[in-house]
Amino acid sequence: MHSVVISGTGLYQPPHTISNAELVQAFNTYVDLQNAEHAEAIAAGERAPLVHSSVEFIEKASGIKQRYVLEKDGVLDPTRMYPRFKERPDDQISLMAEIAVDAARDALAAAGKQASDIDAVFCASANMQRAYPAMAVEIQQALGAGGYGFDMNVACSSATFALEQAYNAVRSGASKCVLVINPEITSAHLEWRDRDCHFIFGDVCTALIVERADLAVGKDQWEILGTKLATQFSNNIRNNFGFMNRAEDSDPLARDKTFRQEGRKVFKEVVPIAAAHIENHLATLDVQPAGVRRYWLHQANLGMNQLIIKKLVAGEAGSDVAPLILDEFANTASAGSIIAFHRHRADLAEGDLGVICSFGAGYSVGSVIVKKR
Ligand code: CO8
Repeated sequence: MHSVVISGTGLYQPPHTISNAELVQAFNTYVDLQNAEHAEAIAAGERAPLVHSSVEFIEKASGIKQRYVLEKDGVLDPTRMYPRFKERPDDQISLMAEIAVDAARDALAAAGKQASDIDAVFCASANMQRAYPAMAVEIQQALGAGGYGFDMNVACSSATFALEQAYNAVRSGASKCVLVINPEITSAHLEWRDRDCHFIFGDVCTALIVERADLAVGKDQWEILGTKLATQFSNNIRNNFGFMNRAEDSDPLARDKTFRQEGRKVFKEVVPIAAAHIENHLATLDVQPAGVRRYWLHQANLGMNQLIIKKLVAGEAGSDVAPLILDEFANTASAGSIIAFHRHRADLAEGDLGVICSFGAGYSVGSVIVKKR
């Protein structure tokens, strides 16, 4: 078995930000328009009026202050409330592949590698732009990478689940250098008209180079000591959009065809699962949670991360032990823990241990224990 390192990370950050104030203003205008349009039905008690959102609630309940998006005007148009993308012809690179190539080049430069060094591309994301061909194969071609590529989806845990596949491919000798890429265009599958969740997500793309330690040349290398994945079925985070919709004659714009969740239940059920998962994984390597220098956790909710860190080390999330990026990026599905790793690792010293951990729909939890070389 070969030793395996993460030797580079990359980040694509979309050009537009939406502050909570902008988001709430657009949402509340939408509410007023809807309530005016349905005033009679509301007065007759046949329809419940929609209720305003608030910046104070969003910041208190989630810790999110803004989000990046690929397209802003459609989202903030109270008569539309979702992004407006131009359909691209088949001979033009798809949007998802375009942002993936940007993040991948960043990661390759950090690792000191060429695209031709890559012999596998795993595109792991909460949603793919199309059914086929696989996004990974388009990304492989656009970069000029070799080998093969495939897509995978485990919602918010897609990146850590792909990291395990990359780790296994490299340590077994099947691959030398794997690109793990997480393009998340969450703005296109978030329901911006739902007060309970309209503030949650943002767009981004992250990339990781996973390769054989003996072939790595980058300055910043992180040995993968182990990975651990777990899933447990739950309907509490669900999106029914899919290829069966047409055959079922269901409404493509119905509420269940975008993200929906029982946020409270998710919060209560996932926190203990994630904390126990990390503790059990560390125990397999005889490491106590307090022996970990840094936790790069999934970035869904400030309160969730605080509870997980409290359970593990009686510390505080948002501090040195578990940095937060969700105030700036919001929840970026599978990319969240990778953005935290990308942004907050330069200060660690040789021999320091860290844990990258995701949790989300499925339910799914994935942890990756790394050591600074
Ligand atoms: N403005 C003002 N008030 C509000 C708003 C709002 N926008 N929304 C709700 N309220 C009100 C409610 O009506 C309620 O009022 P009352 O007490 O009078 O009934 C009160 O605020 C409290 O409501 P909640 O109980 O719903 O609020 P919470 O404190 O639970 O906070 C959260 C809601 C922030 C959603 C919280 O439950 C949470 O973060 N839960 C965990 C969510 C999570 O981590 N989910 C993971 C999903 S991510 C994932 O796995 C990827 C999926 C695939 C990606 C999809 C991309 C689009």
